[in-house]
Amino acid sequence: MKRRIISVLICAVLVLNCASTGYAQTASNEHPAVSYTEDDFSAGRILIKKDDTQDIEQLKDEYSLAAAQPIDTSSLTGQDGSQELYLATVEDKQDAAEICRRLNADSSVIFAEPDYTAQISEVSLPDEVLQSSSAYSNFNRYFSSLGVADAWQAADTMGSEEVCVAVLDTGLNISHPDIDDNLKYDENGNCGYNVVSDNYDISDKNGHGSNVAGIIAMEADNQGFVGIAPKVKIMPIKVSESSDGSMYISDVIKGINYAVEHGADIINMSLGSQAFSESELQALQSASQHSGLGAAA
Ligand SMILES: [Ca+2]
Repeated sequence: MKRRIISVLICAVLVLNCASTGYAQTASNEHPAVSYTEDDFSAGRILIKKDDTQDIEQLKDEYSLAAAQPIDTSSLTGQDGSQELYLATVEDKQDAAEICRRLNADSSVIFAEPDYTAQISEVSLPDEVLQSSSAYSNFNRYFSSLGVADAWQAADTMGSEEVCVAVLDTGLNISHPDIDDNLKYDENGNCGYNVVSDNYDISDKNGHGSNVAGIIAMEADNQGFVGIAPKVKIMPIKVSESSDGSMYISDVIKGINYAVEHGADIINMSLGSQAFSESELQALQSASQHSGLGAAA
Protein backbone atom coordinates (compact mmCIF):
# COMPACT_ATOMS: atom_id res chain seq x y z
CA MET A 1 0.00 0.00 0.00
CA LYS A 2 2.77 2.43 0.93
CA ARG A 3 4.63 1.68 -2.29
CA ARG A 4 1.46 2.46 -4.20
CA ILE A 5 1.07 5.79 -2.43
CA ILE A 6 4.51 7.00 -3.40
CA SER A 7 4.07 5.71 -6.95
CA VAL A 8 0.93 7.78 -7.25
CA LEU A 9 2.80 10.78 -5.88
CA ILE A 10 5.65 10.46 -8.34
CA CYS A 11 3.26 10.00 -11.28
CA ALA A 12 1.32 13.06 -10.13
CA VAL A 13 4.50 15.12 -9.97
CA LEU A 14 5.43 14.05 -13.49
CA VAL A 15 1.96 14.68 -14.91
CA LEU A 16 1.60 18.07 -13.26
CA ASN A 17 4.92 19.20 -14.53
CA CYS A 18 4.22 18.24 -18.13
CA ALA A 19 2.25 21.45 -18.21
CA SER A 20 5.12 23.61 -17.04
CA THR A 21 6.68 25.94 -19.54
CA GLY A 22 10.35 26.39 -20.17
CA TYR A 23 13.07 25.17 -22.42
CA ALA A 24 14.40 21.68 -22.10
CA GLN A 25 18.03 21.06 -21.39
CA THR A 26 18.61 17.50 -22.53
CA ALA A 27 21.80 15.95 -21.35
CA SER A 28 23.47 12.82 -22.65
CA ASN A 29 21.87 9.38 -22.48
CA GLU A 30 23.31 8.76 -19.02
CA HIS A 31 22.07 12.06 -17.69
CA PRO A 32 18.46 12.95 -16.84
CA ALA A 33 16.83 15.72 -18.83
CA VAL A 34 16.08 18.86 -16.89
CA SER A 35 14.16 21.92 -17.96
CA TYR A 36 13.92 25.41 -16.54
CA THR A 37 13.40 29.04 -17.34
CA GLU A 38 15.60 31.99 -16.42
CA ASP A 39 12.98 33.04 -13.87
CA ASP A 40 13.71 29.84 -11.94
CA PHE A 41 17.11 31.28 -11.03
CA SER A 42 15.86 34.44 -9.31
CA ALA A 43 17.69 33.47 -6.13
CA GLY A 44 20.90 32.55 -7.97
CA ARG A 45 20.82 29.01 -6.51
CA ILE A 46 21.71 25.89 -8.51
CA LEU A 47 21.52 22.24 -7.44
CA ILE A 48 24.40 20.26 -8.91
CA LYS A 49 24.86 16.51 -8.91
CA LYS A 50 28.34 15.57 -10.09
CA ASP A 51 30.07 12.26 -10.61
CA ASP A 52 33.19 11.13 -8.77
CA THR A 53 35.57 12.18 -11.54
CA GLN A 54 35.20 15.82 -10.62
CA ASP A 55 36.22 17.77 -7.53
CA ILE A 56 33.70 20.33 -6.34
CA GLU A 57 36.42 22.93 -5.79
CA GLN A 58 37.42 22.60 -9.44
CA LEU A 59 33.81 23.04 -10.49
CA LYS A 60 33.60 26.16 -8.33
CA ASP A 61 36.63 27.65 -10.03
CA GLU A 62 35.66 26.64 -13.55
CA TYR A 63 32.12 28.00 -13.32
CA SER A 64 32.78 30.94 -11.00
CA LEU A 65 30.49 29.63 -8.29
CA ALA A 66 30.41 31.75 -5.14
CA ALA A 67 29.75 28.74 -2.91
CA ALA A 68 28.88 25.06 -3.13
CA GLN A 69 27.54 23.35 -0.03
CA PRO A 70 26.85 19.59 0.04
CA ILE A 71 23.26 18.47 0.60
CA ASP A 72 23.21 15.47 2.91
CA THR A 73 21.50 12.60 1.05
CA SER A 74 23.61 9.84 2.61
CA SER A 75 20.62 8.19 4.28
CA LEU A 76 18.82 8.10 0.94
CA THR A 77 21.63 6.90 -1.31
CA GLY A 78 23.64 4.83 1.13
CA GLN A 79 26.68 6.47 -0.39
CA ASP A 80 29.19 8.62 1.32
CA GLY A 81 29.91 11.13 -1.34
CA SER A 82 30.85 9.64 -4.69
CA GLN A 83 27.81 11.22 -6.33
CA GLU A 84 27.05 14.15 -4.14
CA LEU A 85 24.38 16.78 -4.46
CA TYR A 86 25.53 20.36 -3.95
CA LEU A 87 23.72 23.64 -3.51
CA ALA A 88 25.70 26.25 -5.41
CA THR A 89 25.23 29.99 -5.50
CA VAL A 90 26.46 32.39 -8.14
CA GLU A 91 27.70 35.92 -7.57
CA ASP A 92 25.60 37.47 -10.33
CA LYS A 93 22.11 35.99 -10.49
CA GLN A 94 21.88 37.09 -14.13
CA ASP A 95 24.50 34.49 -14.97
CA ALA A 96 22.84 31.56 -13.23
CA ALA A 97 20.84 30.16 -16.16
CA GLU A 98 23.85 30.25 -18.47
CA ILE A 99 26.09 28.64 -15.83
CA CYS A 100 23.47 25.91 -15.33
CA ARG A 101 23.36 25.29 -19.09
CA ARG A 102 27.16 24.97 -19.20
CA LEU A 103 27.16 22.66 -16.17
CA ASN A 104 24.70 20.32 -17.90
CA ALA A 105 27.02 20.17 -20.89
CA ASP A 106 29.91 19.11 -18.63
CA SER A 107 30.43 15.34 -18.79
CA SER A 108 31.37 15.24 -15.09
CA VAL A 109 28.03 16.76 -14.08
CA ILE A 110 25.13 14.32 -13.86
CA PHE A 111 22.66 17.18 -13.86
CA ALA A 112 22.25 20.76 -12.74
CA GLU A 113 18.95 22.52 -12.11
CA PRO A 114 17.52 25.54 -10.28
CA ASP A 115 16.92 25.21 -6.56
CA TYR A 116 13.21 25.64 -7.19
CA THR A 117 10.84 27.12 -4.69
CA ALA A 118 7.78 25.25 -3.49
CA GLN A 119 4.72 26.30 -1.56
CA ILE A 120 2.56 24.73 1.10
CA SER A 121 -0.72 23.33 -0.19
CA GLU A 122 -4.06 24.75 0.78
CA VAL A 123 -5.60 22.90 3.71
CA SER A 124 -9.24 21.91 3.53
CA LEU A 125 -9.59 22.48 7.26
CA PRO A 126 -9.42 26.25 7.94
CA ASP A 127 -8.14 27.80 11.16
CA GLU A 128 -11.59 28.71 12.38
CA VAL A 129 -12.53 25.05 12.50
CA LEU A 130 -9.91 24.65 15.19
CA GLN A 131 -10.94 27.80 17.06
CA SER A 132 -14.72 28.09 16.84
CA SER A 133 -17.22 25.88 18.56
CA SER A 134 -19.77 26.74 15.86
CA ALA A 135 -17.45 25.17 13.34
CA TYR A 136 -17.43 21.88 15.17
CA SER A 137 -20.40 20.64 13.14
CA ASN A 138 -18.56 21.61 9.96
CA PHE A 139 -15.60 19.59 11.12
CA ASN A 140 -17.83 16.61 11.77
CA ARG A 141 -19.28 16.83 8.26
CA TYR A 142 -15.78 16.97 6.83
CA PHE A 143 -14.77 14.02 8.93
CA SER A 144 -17.87 12.08 7.96
CA SER A 145 -17.43 12.76 4.25
CA LEU A 146 -14.05 11.06 4.41
CA GLY A 147 -15.57 8.02 6.06
CA VAL A 148 -12.89 8.10 8.74
CA ALA A 149 -14.98 6.49 11.47
CA ASP A 150 -16.02 3.72 9.07
CA ALA A 151 -12.35 3.15 8.21
CA TRP A 152 -11.49 2.82 11.90
CA GLN A 153 -14.24 0.25 12.32
CA ALA A 154 -13.23 -1.70 9.22
CA ALA A 155 -9.57 -1.74 10.17
CA ASP A 156 -10.34 -2.26 13.86
CA THR A 157 -7.75 0.37 14.75
CA MET A 158 -7.24 4.13 14.92
CA GLY A 159 -3.61 3.74 13.96
CA SER A 160 -0.59 2.67 15.96
CA GLU A 161 1.83 4.61 18.10
CA GLU A 162 4.50 2.45 16.49
CA VAL A 163 3.94 4.38 13.25
CA CYS A 164 5.89 7.62 12.86
CA VAL A 165 4.71 10.18 10.32
CA ALA A 166 7.25 12.83 9.33
CA VAL A 167 5.49 16.08 8.45
CA LEU A 168 7.65 18.24 6.19
CA ASP A 169 6.11 21.66 6.62
CA THR A 170 6.31 25.03 8.39
CA GLY A 171 6.95 23.60 11.86
CA LEU A 172 4.57 22.67 14.66
CA ASN A 173 3.09 24.13 17.82
CA ILE A 174 4.24 21.28 20.04
CA SER A 175 2.48 22.70 23.10
CA HIS A 176 -0.99 22.37 21.56
CA PRO A 177 -2.92 20.20 24.03
CA ASP A 178 -4.59 18.19 21.28
CA ILE A 179 -1.33 16.90 19.81
CA ASP A 180 1.33 17.19 22.49
CA ASP A 181 0.95 13.52 23.46
CA ASN A 182 1.34 12.34 19.86
CA LEU A 183 4.82 13.67 19.17
CA LYS A 184 7.94 11.73 18.33
CA TYR A 185 10.91 12.58 20.54
CA ASP A 186 14.46 11.45 19.88
CA GLU A 187 16.82 9.90 22.42
CA ASN A 188 17.95 13.38 23.49
CA GLY A 189 14.44 14.64 24.13
CA ASN A 190 14.16 16.71 20.97
CA CYS A 191 11.01 16.75 18.88
CA GLY A 192 11.59 17.14 15.14
CA TYR A 193 14.16 19.28 13.40
CA ASN A 194 14.59 22.53 11.49
CA VAL A 195 16.61 21.64 8.38
CA VAL A 196 16.61 25.26 7.17
CA SER A 197 18.47 26.63 10.18
CA ASP A 198 20.02 23.32 11.21
CA ASN A 199 18.66 23.43 14.74
CA TYR A 200 15.71 22.24 16.81
CA ASP A 201 13.61 25.41 16.54
CA ILE A 202 10.43 24.12 14.91
CA SER A 203 8.17 27.02 15.96
CA ASP A 204 5.43 27.44 13.38
CA LYS A 205 5.23 31.03 12.08
CA ASN A 206 2.69 30.14 9.42
CA GLY A 207 0.38 27.62 11.10
CA HIS A 208 0.13 25.30 8.12
CA GLY A 209 2.38 22.65 9.62
CA SER A 210 0.37 22.61 12.84
CA ASN A 211 -2.88 22.25 10.89
CA VAL A 212 -1.53 19.41 8.78
CA ALA A 213 -0.13 17.57 11.79
CA GLY A 214 -3.45 18.06 13.57
CA ILE A 215 -5.46 16.63 10.68
CA ILE A 216 -3.24 13.58 10.84
CA ALA A 217 -2.92 12.99 14.55
CA MET A 218 -4.98 15.15 16.89
CA GLU A 219 -5.64 13.11 20.00
CA ALA A 220 -8.75 10.99 20.50
CA ASP A 221 -9.30 12.30 24.04
CA ASN A 222 -12.91 13.50 23.87
CA GLN A 223 -11.70 17.10 23.77
CA GLY A 224 -11.17 19.51 20.91
CA PHE A 225 -10.98 17.59 17.66
CA VAL A 226 -9.53 14.31 16.51
CA GLY A 227 -7.14 13.45 13.69
CA ILE A 228 -7.52 10.82 11.01
CA ALA A 229 -4.93 8.59 12.70
CA PRO A 230 -5.00 9.75 16.32
CA LYS A 231 -2.60 7.10 17.59
CA VAL A 232 0.38 7.73 15.32
CA LYS A 233 3.42 9.78 16.28
CA ILE A 234 4.32 13.00 14.45
CA MET A 235 7.91 13.93 13.59
CA PRO A 236 7.71 17.60 12.60
CA ILE A 237 10.44 18.59 10.14
CA LYS A 238 10.56 22.28 9.41
CA VAL A 239 11.42 22.93 5.76
CA SER A 240 10.08 26.49 5.53
CA GLU A 241 11.14 29.44 7.68
CA SER A 242 8.99 31.85 5.71
CA SER A 243 5.74 33.18 7.16
CA ASP A 244 4.14 32.73 3.73
CA GLY A 245 5.06 29.03 3.63
CA SER A 246 7.47 29.17 0.72
CA MET A 247 10.54 26.95 0.70
CA TYR A 248 13.43 25.70 -1.36
CA ILE A 249 13.53 22.21 -2.84
CA SER A 250 17.00 21.78 -1.34
CA ASP A 251 15.46 22.06 2.12
CA VAL A 252 12.70 19.60 1.19
CA ILE A 253 15.42 17.13 0.16
CA LYS A 254 17.20 17.70 3.48
CA GLY A 255 13.89 17.00 5.20
CA ILE A 256 13.36 13.75 3.29
CA ASN A 257 16.87 12.65 4.21
CA TYR A 258 16.30 13.55 7.88
CA ALA A 259 13.03 11.60 7.95
CA VAL A 260 14.68 8.48 6.51
CA GLU A 261 17.70 8.83 8.78
CA HIS A 262 15.49 9.04 11.86
CA GLY A 263 13.22 6.16 11.03
CA ALA A 264 10.00 7.77 9.85
CA ASP A 265 7.52 5.27 8.42
CA ILE A 266 5.61 7.79 6.33
CA ILE A 267 6.62 11.18 4.93
CA ASN A 268 3.82 13.72 4.53
CA MET A 269 4.51 16.59 2.15
CA SER A 270 1.53 18.91 1.81
CA LEU A 271 3.32 21.19 -0.60
CA GLY A 272 3.69 21.75 -4.28
CA SER A 273 5.66 23.48 -6.99
CA GLN A 274 5.02 24.50 -10.57
CA ALA A 275 8.37 23.04 -11.59
CA PHE A 276 9.70 19.53 -11.89
CA SER A 277 12.83 18.83 -9.84
CA GLU A 278 15.08 15.91 -10.72
CA SER A 279 16.74 16.21 -7.31
CA GLU A 280 13.41 15.91 -5.52
CA LEU A 281 12.33 12.97 -7.67
CA GLN A 282 15.56 11.11 -6.95
CA ALA A 283 15.22 11.79 -3.22
CA LEU A 284 11.64 10.43 -3.23
CA GLN A 285 12.62 7.40 -5.29
CA SER A 286 15.43 6.65 -2.86
CA ALA A 287 13.12 7.13 0.11
CA SER A 288 10.59 4.70 -1.39
CA GLN A 289 13.24 1.99 -1.52
CA HIS A 290 13.61 1.96 2.24
CA SER A 291 11.58 -0.75 3.89
CA GLY A 292 8.32 0.42 5.40
CA LEU A 293 8.65 3.96 4.12
CA GLY A 294 5.98 5.75 2.15
CA ALA A 295 5.14 9.31 1.17
CA ALA A 296 1.97 11.22 0.57
CA ALA A 297 1.12 14.65 -0.75
CA1 LIG B 1 -8.87 15.61 20.83
